[in-house]
Formats: sequence, structure tokens, C-alpha cells
Amino acid sequence: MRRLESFKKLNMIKKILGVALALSVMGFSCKSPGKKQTRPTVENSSDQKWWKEAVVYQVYPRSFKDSDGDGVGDLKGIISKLDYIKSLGIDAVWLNPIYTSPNDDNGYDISDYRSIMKDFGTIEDFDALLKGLHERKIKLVMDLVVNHSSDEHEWFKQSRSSRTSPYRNYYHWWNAERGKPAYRWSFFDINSDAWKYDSLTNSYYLHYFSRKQPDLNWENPQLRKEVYEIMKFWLNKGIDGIRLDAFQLASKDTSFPPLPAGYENNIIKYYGMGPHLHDYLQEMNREVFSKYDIMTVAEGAGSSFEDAHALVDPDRNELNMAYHFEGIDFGNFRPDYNLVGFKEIYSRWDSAFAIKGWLSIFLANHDQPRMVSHWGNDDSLFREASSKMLTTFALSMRGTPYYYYGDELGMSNIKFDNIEDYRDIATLNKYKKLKSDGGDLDKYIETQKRASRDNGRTPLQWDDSPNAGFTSGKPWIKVNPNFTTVNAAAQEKDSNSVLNYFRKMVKLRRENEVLVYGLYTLLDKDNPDVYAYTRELNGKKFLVLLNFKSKATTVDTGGIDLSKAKILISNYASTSVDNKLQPYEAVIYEL
Ligand code: TEU
Repeated sequence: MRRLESFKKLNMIKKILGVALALSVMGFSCKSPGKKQTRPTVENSSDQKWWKEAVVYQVYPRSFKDSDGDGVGDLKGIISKLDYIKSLGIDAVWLNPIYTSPNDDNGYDISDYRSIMKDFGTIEDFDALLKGLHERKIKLVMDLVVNHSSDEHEWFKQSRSSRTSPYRNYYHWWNAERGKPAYRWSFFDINSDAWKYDSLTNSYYLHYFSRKQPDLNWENPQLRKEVYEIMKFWLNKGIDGIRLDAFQLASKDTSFPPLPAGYENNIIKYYGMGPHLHDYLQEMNREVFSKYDIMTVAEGAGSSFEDAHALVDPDRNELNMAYHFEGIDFGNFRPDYNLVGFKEIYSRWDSAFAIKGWLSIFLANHDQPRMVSHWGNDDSLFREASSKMLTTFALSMRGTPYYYYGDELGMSNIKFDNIEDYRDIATLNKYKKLKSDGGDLDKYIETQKRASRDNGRTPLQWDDSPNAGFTSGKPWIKVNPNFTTVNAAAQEKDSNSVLNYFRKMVKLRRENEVLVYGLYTLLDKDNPDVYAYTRELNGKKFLVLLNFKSKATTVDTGGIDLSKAKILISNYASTSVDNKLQPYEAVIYEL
């Protein structure tokens, strides 16, 4: 019944948006119905924002560049590569967490929110990094993990010390004399159990992620105030944005009622968008965000368009943008993956945000396998062409592109054969669980070659010297052996390299507002091989053709006249202006 209602609501929203969109394309603006336009325009200059126009480059600090030979990337290492980052043409850097942490989950378990992890350097290094970025006109977005902290955070140490501690309610506790709390599934726990018994106070605490990542209790106004002060600490240093890690999980029904069996297969529906999430975000906006010109983004967007809209509708004063997982979860390692479905997902989300709100576009991040292995083809024959094709997609869609370090080189999955090579708690703990359940471990290792987060966390391949020039010591995780051929130094010298293609594509986006704000229209939607669309703004119209397959194919652009089409970018040395596409060919025409 509830599903039917929300389905009806969704259709209604779709209809309203569809009508509004059609009106705006036909020349009627929602804001000024009398204004006649023949083509879509940016309705209002206040709708134009730097964070919509930015290309965000994600740096995984542990693997970017090590300056002191301990095998772990660090801030000084990033500083030494600022000119490289600048040379990419990107506008903002998103840094994964760099705060003090025991590293149970590579920094996503923070034990002090105001200091820098020893492995990464000092607060002075941070200040120098921020200065270096700003001198190069690059903004910095920090990753803030406040759905949970580390169990080694002072708050948690105090909280667990006694039931009467003033910090007790900073976390979710369940007194054992009430019996065992209703089961909660955990992402990283060896027993998939999010309640951990603590004998010290004869109570259970909640941890949706690992045991060392207890969930913070957002119901507690004192905790919220502390978090806002932490945000101000970094914002007052001059950072330009905040990514809120896993924040859709922050609000919980604290009566912790039993949930239906198998609910963990639809975890966001049950854990996401809890009862007070919007209250918290509105308060956060009032207390913090509204006082700075910053970009704010939450990881996760609930499980429907309504959820996502509510997070980013500018009239609600919560966040600037969100990113949804529907696209990224539909990988080519899934048996049901197909390009028609992929196109349908991106088109559906685009249409839902055509009028209001803003999304990001990403094909990889630190929780995913490498872009080229996931969506393209990492065989040496096609690695370059398919990397460039995917870059064309990520930078020509509407939405702020988040581009993951190393993808600009076409880095691919490392595909470890042995569990000993893995470092990620997600892979390791699932392995342990499977082992104790007597599961098929070989099969598991095979799936991890496609899906493990460690595939995307190997060191950046700078050159062909030992350890790819990442470290003079022993890297914390193995370097992909293909670094001898796939590396930045080699690609600098080659004007047709994946790296130089990325730079060209960033420049094309920067120079053409149509790629940022333009109306997106899908073409040839049932074509199983080609993703084709137009982008249109202020009389400018671009056609994007992307062959997602390793064979030559054709596309039906519905009668678009290509006779005057100008090639703006293409990933092949020779591109014929017609409806034929070579394997993994990508081309953008101006019509
Ligand atoms: O990820 C939250 C999230 O939803 C992930 O659990 C994702 O589904 C998972 O990584 C897939 O294996 C964020 C961070 O991006 C991730 O790196 C952290 O491990 C996690 O939060 C806990 O902080």
C-alpha cells in the first residue's frame, strides 16, 4: 500500500517535472511564464553556482604520494604534486578523511576531529596544503565523518565509562537488562551484527559500520553543537566545502523496533533518511553552512527522488547536492547489467533534477573498483579508448563531476589473488565471516577482483621507477604491476594519452556552459551499444556519442543533420562524421 502511494507520488512528481521541463524547452520559464525563449537557458543567474560548474578531483591521501618513505601517502606528498593537480584543470579537490584515526577503516573512524593523522602529517602541513591549493585557485572540500566516530575518540571513552557519564548520550546504548536489542545489520562487522555488547556497563552500543565505529547520537543537541563547532573550526581555516559521509544514516528511530526479515537487502530504505534527518540538516545549515560560501554534499540520497529532492531543494536550505548510488551500484559485474538499463537510470535521475536541485556525476570513488574495470574494458587493447570514453561521459552529463585520482591515467583493478594482499576491512571481514560459515572462499576472491574497494585504492602511478614513484619505502598496499606502462610520466609525453584526453575534456566543459547547465535529451534509448544524447543551452547544441562496446556499431540519432557538425573532441585519431562508431569511440559534436 505504502509502495503504491509512493509510486503514485513519484509519477505525479515526474509528470509535474515533465510538464515544467516541456514548458521551459518550449520557451516558457517556470518563474516568468510570459518570457518567450526558443531554447533552454539558465533561467536565472542566481541558479549559476561555482559548485555546479566545478570539476571535483578526489584525492585518496593514503595512496597519492608519500614524501617520507613510510609507504603511506601524506600531505607533504600532495603538496609536492600540486602543480600536477593544477595541470589537470580541475576546480576543487575532495580529500578523504585526514584526521587523527586508528585507521580501522582508513580514516573513516576519527578519534580527533581537529588534528591530522600522524601518517599524513601535521596541522601546519594542512595549512600549507590549503594555501598551495588556493594560490592555484583550487578549492578544497573536506570529508567529515559524523554519522559515527572512532571508539578511540575521547567522547566514546567517556561514554562507555559509566551509564551516568555526561557523554553517555553521545552514542546509542541499550541496557542489557532490557534484553538483547532488535537485530541491526552492520556493514563491516564480522558477525554482521551492529550491536556490540560492552561488559563495562552491561550494555550494547550501536555501530552500523565496524565495532570501532560507534554511531553518534544525533538526537542529542549537545553532540550536534559539538559537530557544528568542528565544522566551523575547518571552515574558519578557509576550506571551501564539506562532504558529509554516510549522513543519510544519521537519524534513527531510537526505539529500535524490530525490522522485517531480510531488510538488509534494502538497507537504505530502512537505515536511510531517518525521522529527524531534515531537522538536523536545516539546523546545520542555519548554524554553519549559511554563514559561508561553500559547497555541501551528502553521501547518499535516500531511496527515492522525493528523498533526494528534499535534501537539495534550494528552498529548503539543507545541502547543495547529493549523490545517489543507483548508477554506481549497477556495475558491469552484475549479471543484469546492460547499457539500456544504465542509460535509463541516468536519464531518470537527470529528468528528476532538470528543474530544481542538483546532483553529482561519478563513475568511481574510494568505495568502488576502478572506473575502467567497472564500466569500460581494462584489457590492454581497449583500456585507453574505454577510459577516454568514460571520461567523456562523466564530464558531459549534467551534474557536478567527481573524478577519482588515477582514473585520469586509466588505472585499472589490481585483482589480488590472495586475501593477504587486501587491506580493506570490508573485504577482510566478509572473508572471515564466510570462512567461519564454511562458504566458497575461492569464489569470493574472484568477486573481490571485480568489486573490492582496494582495487581503487592502489598507489598513484607516477612513473616507471620502483613502486611507481609513489614511495621510497614499502607501500601500504601493492602497486598495480602495470605501472611500468601505465604511468603519469609516460602519458605527459604523449599528446594522445588518457591523461591529456582528460585535460582536454575538462577544458571543453569549462569553456562550454552548455555542458554544465544544458538540457539533456537521450537519443536512441534502446540501442544496446551506444549512449547518445544532446545537451542544449542558449542556442548551442552538442551531440554526445559513446560506444560502450568493444565492437564497431551504429547509432540512430533520429534524423539529426550531421552535415555541418563540428567535432569538438574524439578519442580516435580519425573520426568519420556519420552514424558509425569504432570500438569504445567517444565523440562530441557541435551541431
Ligand atoms: O560509505 C558509506 C557507504 O554507504 C558504504 O558503506 C558503501 O556502501 C560501502 O563502502 C561499500 O562497501 C562511507 C565511506 O565512503 C566509506 O569509505 C566508509 O567506509 C563508510 O562511509 C564508513 O565511514
